[in-house]
Amino acid sequence: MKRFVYIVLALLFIAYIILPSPVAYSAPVISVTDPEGDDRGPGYYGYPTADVFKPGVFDILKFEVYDEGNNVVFKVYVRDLGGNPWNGPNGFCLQYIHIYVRTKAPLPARTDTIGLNVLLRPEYAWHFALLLAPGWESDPVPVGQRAALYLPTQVVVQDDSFKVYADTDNNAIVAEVSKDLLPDVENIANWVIVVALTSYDGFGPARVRPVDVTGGEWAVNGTAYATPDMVKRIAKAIAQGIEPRIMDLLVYSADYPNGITAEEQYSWLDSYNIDLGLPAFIPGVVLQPVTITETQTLVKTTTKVSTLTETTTVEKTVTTTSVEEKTITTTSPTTTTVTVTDWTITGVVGIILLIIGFAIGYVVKKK
Ligand SMILES: [Ca+2]
Repeated sequence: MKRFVYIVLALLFIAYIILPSPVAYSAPVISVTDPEGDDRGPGYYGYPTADVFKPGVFDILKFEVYDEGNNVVFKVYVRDLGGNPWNGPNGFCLQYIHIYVRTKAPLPARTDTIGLNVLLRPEYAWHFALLLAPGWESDPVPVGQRAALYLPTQVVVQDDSFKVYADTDNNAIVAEVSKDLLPDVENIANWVIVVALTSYDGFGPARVRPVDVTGGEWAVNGTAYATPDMVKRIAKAIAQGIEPRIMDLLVYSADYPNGITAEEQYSWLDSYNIDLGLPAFIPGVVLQPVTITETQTLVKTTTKVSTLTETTTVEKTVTTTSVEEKTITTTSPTTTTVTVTDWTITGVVGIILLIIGFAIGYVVKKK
């Protein structure tokens, strides 16, 4: 009996070691929602008209990052995956998701994007980028069509340590990345992340579906929600190649811990400058000319102050000169008068004294 108990305990112990424990799915380290219905890029883009582009296929609703043991898991939820009409190997084919991540590690960083016609602000410059593509062929996007992880010095094509797939039950596109491939994995909550969703096009430049002024079956409509006065500017941006090629945008950072609003997305993506030929920045930036105007005003004020000082100096000189003239005028008559008066009195007194002297001498002599 005792032996039987030992055997059972030993078997239980072996089972405990060998059998995989149930996956304890932890809470996401990052979870950010995105407004529904803001899948209009800079605010005025519309979907291509082909039937496959169902409403919501380019609308991000949520983004999550999980710390799962050996992997970091990224999940992008959309309103509707739209099925997989062209049988993308990764389970989806309409969407193309770019995830740009700036970590806290001291690494070389890039402010460009891979075919989206927007730039990231320096504090959002990325250390690694995940390009989640449908997954045909064998070379990484955008040269080939396989999903890719871009690092400062290398490009990793999807494989066992970097899996990309669709979670059709939850309308999500998922990337599972081995921690061995990523920098700064102990600091996930402090990462700065930009998620962009665009329309995948195996024949488009950099595998991104082009934006057209009037749209069409296979092009994003650049003016679907634009007023007539906006069309000329949008057409010029497309001609210059600075139109943002993004349908929906999500940002996670210390400044935007809960994501961004539709209005922020629209104004940022609309911040391209056709006069300077500059693409939009993410996040949007305050234009420099405002600062230059303020500086010019300050310089003018300084000039005015120096003019006032000069005027004051001139007035002082005039005052001093007039005082000196008065002094001279007053002094000379006084001196003359005093001298004349002195001599006259002295002469009269002398004459009187002489007369008195003669009178006394005459009286004395008589006696
Ligand atoms: Ca959205």
